[in-house]
Amino acid sequence: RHHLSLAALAVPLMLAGVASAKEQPAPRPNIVYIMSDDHAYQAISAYGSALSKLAPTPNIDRIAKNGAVFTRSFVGNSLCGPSRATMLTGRQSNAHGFTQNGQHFDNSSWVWPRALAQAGYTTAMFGKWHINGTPKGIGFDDWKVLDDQGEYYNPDIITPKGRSIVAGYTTDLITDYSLDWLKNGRDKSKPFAILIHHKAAHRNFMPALRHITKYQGVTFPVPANYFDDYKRRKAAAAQEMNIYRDMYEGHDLKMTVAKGSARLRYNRWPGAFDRMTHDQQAQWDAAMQADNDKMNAANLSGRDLALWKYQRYMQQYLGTIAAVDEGVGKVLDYLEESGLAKNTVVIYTSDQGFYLGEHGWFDKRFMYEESLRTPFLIQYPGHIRPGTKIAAPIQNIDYAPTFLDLAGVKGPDTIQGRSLVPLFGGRTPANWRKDIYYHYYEFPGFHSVRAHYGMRDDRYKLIRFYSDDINAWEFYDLKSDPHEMHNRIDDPAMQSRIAAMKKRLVALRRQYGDSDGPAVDAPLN
Ligand code: SGN
Ligand code: CA
Repeated sequence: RHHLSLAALAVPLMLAGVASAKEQPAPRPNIVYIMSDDHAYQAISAYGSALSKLAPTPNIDRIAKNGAVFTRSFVGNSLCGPSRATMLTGRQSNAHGFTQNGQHFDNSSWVWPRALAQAGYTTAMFGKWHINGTPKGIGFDDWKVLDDQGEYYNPDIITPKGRSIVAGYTTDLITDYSLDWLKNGRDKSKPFAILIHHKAAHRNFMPALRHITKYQGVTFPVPANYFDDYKRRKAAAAQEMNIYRDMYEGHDLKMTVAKGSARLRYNRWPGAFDRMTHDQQAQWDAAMQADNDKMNAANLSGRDLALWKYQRYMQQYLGTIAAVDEGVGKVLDYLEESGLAKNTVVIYTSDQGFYLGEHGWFDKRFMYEESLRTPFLIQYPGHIRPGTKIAAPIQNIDYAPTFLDLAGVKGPDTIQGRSLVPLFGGRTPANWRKDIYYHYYEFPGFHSVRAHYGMRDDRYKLIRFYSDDINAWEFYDLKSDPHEMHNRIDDPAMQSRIAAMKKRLVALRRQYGDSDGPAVDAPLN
């Protein structure tokens, strides 16, 4: 009797938010969502590549050690704007409508940060926004963003109060803004969600002054398919993202015109360097001089030059990651020192993957593994066992429902992803998805990657390219051909599997409501 009356009392008390001490629900976790730009999983040592062993990311790896690394994490459209819009809405490109960079994201759309704010979280966003203008209207309590892509040095920073040029190195500024908000800016009576979104390692790959020489002289392993012949892969042959052919020698590779000179070779957007102060420029030039003099003296050409360019690309790209990794370390240190860590979920990801010389490429866009994948590491003490590896296929549509689930907030039915929380224990629920859908749109556009859609399951990948000039199917067995060099679309042994996958692709397009591009059964022409 006594029990019964207490239980009856507890319901209205809990509804009023005054649960008894015994029934006090665990406080809602804080969320730290760190995302870099174009950071390939191959460049994170927690993923174990040979390359990353030469340029380890000890602080990003701390998240994997404290929690989990997702080994099959994908995007639905490997491009900045569409991917970010997906992460905010939990919807594929076709559904949220932001299919290509440069489009307009309607800030009044449903997005998870506003839903959390409405549920009592304090929220903030620092860094690269890049889905048009600013986060005005999203509902962040505080924000400071870069202008569009942003710059590596002395960037324009836009805040609710306006725009100004801020002295410093962008990755460090974003880290400082974030730490400052965590320490002094936020409303400490509320749980918080912070988006820390770096510009690095995006083109044009400019490391902090303290990191320019960090990897000079290091020889990174060259991917086996660096000199890909693109045989039987027409779209792969037609791209413009080849390191040795399409990178700008000044802008990207920071090559100089002659021995003894600091003047850059072809530099399409001089603004990136012109923003530096005289002092920064002098330090930059001094740090690059010896290496560039050596390059000019060697008078390289052909294959040797192509290989040299790969090394220079990696030295610069990985150099930018060094500051990101330090920044992650500072954020983790603060969470630990302040005691916040134990009730804070920390996520590290990138807006998409990136080519680090595979197929001879930089950039992303293609549905091939290196850009289809994106890193995803997460720690949540008490909920994810340290050192967990999770192989269930996840996609960027899952981030929004995961944040909602963590905060105990219900989202709209229009969300297409699933909460990752049921995966945290390390076991995959039987009804978890078995395959993922992909659709890339931006053609014509930078790097000339033809539009395509497709699906990937545990072992196979089916892609349909479509454009005025290239209409073709491709099919890969990732088990026997992990580098996707052998398009087996015409292989007689594969025809029944291909037919079954096309059927499944029709179903996936229906599931996500995607009628963009030709239908699966539309003939090639
Ligand atoms: C810029 C880059 C491209 C890159 C796009 C999209 N050129 O235009 O190489 O593909 O951004 O990148 S740059 O020389 O101006 O940097 S994304 O990450 O924003 O989608
Ligand atoms: Ca990007």
